[in-house]
Formats: sequence, C-alpha cells, structure tokens
Amino acid sequence: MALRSILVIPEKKLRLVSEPVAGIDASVRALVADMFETMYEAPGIGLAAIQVGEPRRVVTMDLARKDEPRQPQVFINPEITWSSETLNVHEEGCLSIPEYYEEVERPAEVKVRYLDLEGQPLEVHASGLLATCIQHEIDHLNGVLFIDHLSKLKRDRVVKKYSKVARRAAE
Ligand code: GNR
Ligand code: NI
Repeated sequence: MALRSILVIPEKKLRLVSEPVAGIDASVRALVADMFETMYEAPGIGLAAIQVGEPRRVVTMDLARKDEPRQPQVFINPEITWSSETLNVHEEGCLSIPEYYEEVERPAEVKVRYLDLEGQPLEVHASGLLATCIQHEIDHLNGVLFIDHLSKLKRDRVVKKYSKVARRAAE
C-alpha cells in the first residue's frame, strides 16, 4: 500500500474520461488499497482513481461518521441507470479543489450499477449523502468537477484562484 498524492485543479488530467476496468486483477486491487489509504488520510468520504492520476473507472467511498466503524465501499465501472426527477441541494467539497465548498443541485435519488471488488455486478438505490457522493465520483470518471454545476461566474472565480496558487508554487 502507498499513499498517493491527490491532483488539484487546474491539473489537466482531472478532465480525462476514465477507461472502464476490463478485469479485476492485482493492479486494480493495489490501486483500490492505495485509494483507501489516500482517502482516509486526506480525509475524504470518496475518491475517484483519476484524483490520484489513474484514468480508470474506480471509486472508493466511506460514509461512516468519525465515531462509527469504517464502512469501506468500492464501485468499479459505476453507471447511473435511473435518476429521480426530484432534485436535492447538498453542500459539496472536493479533495481536488481544497477548501472550497458550495451547494450543488443534483437528482435526489439514483440507481447505480457497478461491480464490487470480486467482480460481482450489483445495483444500489442511493439517496441522501450516498446519492450526492456517488454522482460526484461518477462525474470525476467523466472529467467533470462539481464546480461545473455552478454558475460560470463562480466557476471562473475558483479556477482563477487555483491557477494563481499553482503559478506561485511553480515560481
Ligand atoms: O470528501 C469529500 N466530501 C464530499 C462532500 C460532499 C459531496 C461530495 C464529497 S466527495 C469529497 C472527496 C472527493 O473529492 N471525492 O471526489
Ligand atoms: Ni471530488
């Protein structure tokens, strides 16, 4: 297992469309282990593989509260098969956009088909935080960030701020 560094905007890789996992082999299991280590250390409640630079359709998640036992979940090749018409607003953050939080409107409930780490096809009917988080992570697999759901004014302001931070760091 290894702690990986998390890519931060304006890193171009975050805009890649990730490739489906063809078979769950040792490299996928190693990636998942690294992602959990990195996600727990950050700390975050979800992580998409592209955030550690791997353009593969792999998501890790743990929605347990701090005072609860860990509930690690893995979603491989997740696909939304149904979205509710009812929308929900939830405040979101992203490890790739550190210390920026904003309310995002998304379908309140979704059904998601995916493979678990054994390659078993499963479907989950998600609501609440799980619905928000799984949609946020599937967006990452498609090169989409939560700021893309905000007004252009807000998005441009955030991107500009982080571009400035990156330029200063490069000096
Ligand atoms: O840690 C995270 N918290 C969070 C809060 C609300 C909605 C989505 C998230 S996911 C985020 C970690 C992350 O960037 N995953 O891609
Ligand atoms: Ni994110």
